[in-house]
Amino acid sequence: MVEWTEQERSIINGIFANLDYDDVGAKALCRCLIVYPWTQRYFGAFGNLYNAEAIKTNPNIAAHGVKILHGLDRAVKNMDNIKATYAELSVLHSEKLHVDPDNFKLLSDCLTIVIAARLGSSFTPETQAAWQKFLAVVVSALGRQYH
Ligand code: ZNH
Repeated sequence: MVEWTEQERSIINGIFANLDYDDVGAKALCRCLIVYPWTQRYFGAFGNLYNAEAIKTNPNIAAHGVKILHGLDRAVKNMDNIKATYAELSVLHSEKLHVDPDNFKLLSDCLTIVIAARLGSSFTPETQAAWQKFLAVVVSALGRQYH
């Protein structure tokens, strides 16, 4: 089981308490689709992804980025049980959506960059350490149902 210090818990809770979901969610998913264009393949039904501008202004992508970010709320509320919390989403992504689990890591990295840019100097090394640990646990839980 993953252990969390009080400092880590308070950092994670602090980030989510002040999070602009609409902005960060949309920006993180857009960035992932632009930086790693092969991740676009899962969003064929979302409309025009023809170039970076189209991705950034696509309302379906923005909305889905926000949905994914809200998906992380579950982990924040269940920090001591993240694996079980994502059992169902892991099955969905592997068996139904066939999302390559490497992509979870790519999206996490984009999310970290967007959060770091927003937090500026308050994204200290301690904050980064707690944040990356949190995302690593989420990514591992989401990848759990893959064989
Ligand atoms: Zn995902 C969906 C979460 C990642 C792709 N997602 C989804 C959902 C959620 C999520 C919550 C919804 C579900 C239902 O409806 O039930 N994701 C998530 C998270 C993460 C993710 C948390 C991490 C962090 N995804 C991802 C990635 C990708 C994806 C990376 C790719 C690339 N998802 C997806 C899809 C879908 C989803 C495609 C479906 C959509 C529709 O609507 O169709």
